[in-house]
Amino acid sequence: MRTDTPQAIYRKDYTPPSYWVNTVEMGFDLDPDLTRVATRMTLSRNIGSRGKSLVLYGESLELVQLRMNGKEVGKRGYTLGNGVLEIFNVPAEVTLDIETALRPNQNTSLMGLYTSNGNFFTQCEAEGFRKITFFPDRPDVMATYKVMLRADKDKYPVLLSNGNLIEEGDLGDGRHYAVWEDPFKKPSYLFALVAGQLVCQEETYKLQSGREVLLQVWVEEGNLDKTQHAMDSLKNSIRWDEERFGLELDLDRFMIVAVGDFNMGAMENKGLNIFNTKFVLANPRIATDADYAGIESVVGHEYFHNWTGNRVTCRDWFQLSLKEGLTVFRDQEFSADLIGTDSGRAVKRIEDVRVLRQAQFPEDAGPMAHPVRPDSYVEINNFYTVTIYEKGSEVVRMYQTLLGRDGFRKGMDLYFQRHDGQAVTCDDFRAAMADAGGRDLSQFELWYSQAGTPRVKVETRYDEVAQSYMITLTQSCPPTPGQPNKLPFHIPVAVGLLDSGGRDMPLVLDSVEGGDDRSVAPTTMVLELTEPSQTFHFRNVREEPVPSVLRNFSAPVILDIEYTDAQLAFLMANDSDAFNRWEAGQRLAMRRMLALTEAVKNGEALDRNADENALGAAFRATLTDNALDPAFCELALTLPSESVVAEQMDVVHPQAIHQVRRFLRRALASALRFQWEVAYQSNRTPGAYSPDPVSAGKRGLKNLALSYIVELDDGDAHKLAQSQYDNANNMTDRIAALSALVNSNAPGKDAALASFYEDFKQEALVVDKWFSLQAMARHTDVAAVRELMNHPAFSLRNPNRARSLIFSFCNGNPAQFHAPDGSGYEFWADQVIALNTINPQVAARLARSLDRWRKYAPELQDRMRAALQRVAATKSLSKDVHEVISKSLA
Ligand code: 0A1
Ligand code: ZN
Repeated sequence: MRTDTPQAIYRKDYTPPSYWVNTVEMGFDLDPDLTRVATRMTLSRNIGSRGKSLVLYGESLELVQLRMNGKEVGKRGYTLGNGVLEIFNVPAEVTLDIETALRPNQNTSLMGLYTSNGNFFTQCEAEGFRKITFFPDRPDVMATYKVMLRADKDKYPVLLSNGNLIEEGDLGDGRHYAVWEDPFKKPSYLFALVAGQLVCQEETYKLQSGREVLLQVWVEEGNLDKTQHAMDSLKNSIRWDEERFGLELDLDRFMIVAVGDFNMGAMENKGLNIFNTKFVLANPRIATDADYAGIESVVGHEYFHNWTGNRVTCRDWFQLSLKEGLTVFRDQEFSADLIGTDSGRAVKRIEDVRVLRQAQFPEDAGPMAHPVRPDSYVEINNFYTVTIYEKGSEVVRMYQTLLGRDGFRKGMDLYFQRHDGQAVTCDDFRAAMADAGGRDLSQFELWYSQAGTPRVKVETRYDEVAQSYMITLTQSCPPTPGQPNKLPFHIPVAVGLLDSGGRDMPLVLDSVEGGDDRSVAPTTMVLELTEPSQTFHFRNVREEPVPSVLRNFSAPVILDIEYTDAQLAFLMANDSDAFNRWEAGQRLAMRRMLALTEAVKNGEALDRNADENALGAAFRATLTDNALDPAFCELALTLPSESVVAEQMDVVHPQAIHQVRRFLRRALASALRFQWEVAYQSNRTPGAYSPDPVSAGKRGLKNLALSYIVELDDGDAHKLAQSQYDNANNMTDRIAALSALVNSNAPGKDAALASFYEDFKQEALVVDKWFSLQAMARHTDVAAVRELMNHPAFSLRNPNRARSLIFSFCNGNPAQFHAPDGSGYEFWADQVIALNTINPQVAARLARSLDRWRKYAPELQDRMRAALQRVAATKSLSKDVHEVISKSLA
């Protein structure tokens, strides 16, 4: 908490530390009310730092003792204030002994050392280690750690930290100890400890080299029947990193621990990953297909950090995307490779791009827009964003598109060859890619320094006489906070040309020497757009083609291209690029949704019996094409979400969008009812549940069909949903049926909701689903959400629970949240203010829900501004919330 105005820190101000830390030895006397930590560290002065003081950071700590080379440092030897301990006259080589005291039970921020359900956990990224001891808590300071944990043996039988267990034993008095040593140098943000009543599933696993490692998944007793999928995902991750990148696990022991109170998804602490239970626990009874997929990718993500993040780490937090963008790219590729089929890869790609568009494009167009490598921040916790993660991953993917898979692998090899054991920058990564590929990637730097989503406009011209086809690409990028003008980016644009039969044409670029002589011309080419505008000439084009542009979404841009409805339907049916087939359908749907939304805004009635339009015909074709992969069909038959439609509008009318989306869904439901029924029946997955991609794809399409059918809200539809609810043998089918019931007027919906709670009230993750489903349901208004907050199972303190109800409502139920009377915004402000004192990080995330307020109709804007101002005027606002709110209002 603060009273002054928080200050921004700037990337340009980076200076190396005045002292390096070589070794750290820590002793913990774990007690939930008052834990004591004794830390001994050896430090060496950095060259050029003579005369400089030693700066250590510490927060919410009591300094019990401070000794330098064995001697107590007197009051005149240091200053302590505002979270900084500055020590003067420190010799070039020095041993510091620091004793601190802290209160884990009172730590509701979930940063540093805290308790969850009676057990101890830590979270040190980004700046949590300073809540444990005074330390140069910055990622470029890397040291080896030896840690002794002491605690009551009955209450805390399990004592874990990073690295290898080297000793354990009894202390008498019912206490015991364990000593852990991590052989690798690491930054303090990768430190971790866990202590408590936990049990594990363990396995020895043989690496490709033949070396055996111990793998453990630690959970609370009673959850051991939910660890198999995480363990399988871990083994798959280890194998994949060996095969795809030649990277081996460097430890003899690798542990995953699940905790129910966690701010984020998971954390890559060296050898001791700590996970939100949401990304560990699964069995068919409690977890959906999406949960299984989420666990696989998060387990992969954290494991892959061992090389991209831990072995090579970030010089400073401005470089966060160096590890996050790269590691997201790696986890995306991992999941895609595990599916294995071309169509499965495309489905994964579409899902990832959907996230980017739904969450990152709005961020890039709003008041919190920042470059992949930010220039400044007030609170680093606010920069764990979709821009750093998802756009960062797209930037890494573009290297692979430009250099090819093999070239990218060479770049990765060179990156590790140069930087293993170092703390480096995004420029170092780019240099490795450029040098390995023998390419000039200097212009590519703009992807790191410029915020905003570029737009690429496509114009084409066919010359029948010359048999030539021209594609002109013109790029622009809108202003973002602090960046009024942008330079042109280096954009890889993958294109193909379809002939009238829907087949790919061979591509011969005019500028390519000897293009005619190639035995096989490619059918997809990556055009490199580097100028504001460029024209590419294709030769030997026998007929006017339909262009397929930005195949596989080769760059994170918005493509402005004019297609007729007929061309979109043609692409949807024929494009060899599955991503663009999906994209064509989405364009068709978006066009119709925007037109209808205009109509609603103008007070026109929506005619249910309108002739079947191009969209209906395209949906019918997709739904009845038995050759298509069900998982792809599900994506192709899902209309753009309300928030994605909102992004396309200058002035957003949430209720109009909602009304249109529902109208279209009903129209498609009734026009294609028979086909939905067929899809429902033919995609059943009888027998034992398996989360594999083929079965999950079928369930996805079947449950999408159910949701369309239930839009019709008649007795047969209700019966279908009710029977699926009653007979489901897995959570995917059960929750889909419950959602269908709750969003309808089915007679059994209240009973189903109640029985669901009764059946699953012991399973926290399922209770989260129960809250979340209601929060996002059509009929749930602000008053109903406030009522749900009074439910005994609700708590603001548990981030998963807060997210399941409050975030789900504010972000996932736009038509209700944006109630014209502003009651949604008042609710939002109440919760941001309440969370601010409990957990600033979670509060700041919720604070983001209003950051696009300037896009709404003036009456709504006024109400949103008032709510924002109320939060801004709150006393003791955390840095986290203050930064988000002040940027929103700026
Ligand atoms: N490095 C983690 C993300 C993470 C960041 C901050 C946390 O605590 C506030 C926790 C996790 C990852 O990328 O998985
Ligand atoms: Zn990460």
